[in-house]
Amino acid sequence: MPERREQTNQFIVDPISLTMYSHSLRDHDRRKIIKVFQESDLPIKVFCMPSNHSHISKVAAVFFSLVGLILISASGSRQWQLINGELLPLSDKATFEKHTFLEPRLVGDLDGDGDEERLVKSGGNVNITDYSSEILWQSPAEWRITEAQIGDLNRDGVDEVILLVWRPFKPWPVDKFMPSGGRIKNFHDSNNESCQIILIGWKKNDWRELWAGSALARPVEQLRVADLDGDGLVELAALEKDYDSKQSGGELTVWKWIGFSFSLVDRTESRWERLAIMGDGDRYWLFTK
Ligand SMILES: [Ca+2]
Ligand SMILES: [Ca+2]
Ligand SMILES: [Ca+2]
Repeated sequence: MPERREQTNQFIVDPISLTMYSHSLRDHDRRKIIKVFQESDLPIKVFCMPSNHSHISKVAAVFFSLVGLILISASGSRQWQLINGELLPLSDKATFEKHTFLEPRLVGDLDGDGDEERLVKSGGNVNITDYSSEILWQSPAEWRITEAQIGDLNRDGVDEVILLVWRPFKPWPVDKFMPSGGRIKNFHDSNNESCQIILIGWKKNDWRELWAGSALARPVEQLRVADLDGDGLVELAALEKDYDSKQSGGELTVWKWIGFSFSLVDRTESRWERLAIMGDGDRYWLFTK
């Protein structure tokens, strides 16, 4: 289904941010990343850290194909392990049965002062509070936050707040004057709301947006954060669907932070209504139903 492929999600920054990021790379890496950008036939594409890949074709293969396609029935439940960048059905049923579901974390030391902060969700708003419930940060009124949790998603050793935010669609600033409406013009629902992931954290003595993704090509739900492959760094899992879809759930996707954005680790074509993390504090699996 070509149309479906073209709507494949991208966690990507706008070209200006990409250019800024690329200046921090070595020359040959920068050439590769810019080449991927220029060769894309779609408005934006997924990029990767090219230093681990010796050929541009390998880079493209990771991001422009559906790796480890696993066709399974959408009925019933399934457990997944992430091995070498592939989502594979968990084979060890006995191990799985000993583990429990983990809820998204709402408490953590976000500013490094040794005291825990917490997330308090009320309707579509989220507050960061201290242990005595004093509000430290409030989400903007125009945001409609559907999910919030704490984790070190950007892999810098410090926990941050991970928000799934719906807000009025905005094109990239550099696209404002394009007659076609811009390169992400369709990334919103019929209410003109778009879905994005935003990271909030403590930086330079204040609460700030550490990172705000542009509108997703396809909205996600049921964000889950865990180290799924045991490398000590967390990945992001989510169910991905279409804007204005009447169905809950979607296809299982796993992403990882690559320094300036997220890149796709793997995606399954099967559709699921529920996503959860299972684990024992040492190893973690995904559960879909
Ligand atoms: Ca703290
Ligand atoms: Ca972090
Ligand atoms: Ca990991």
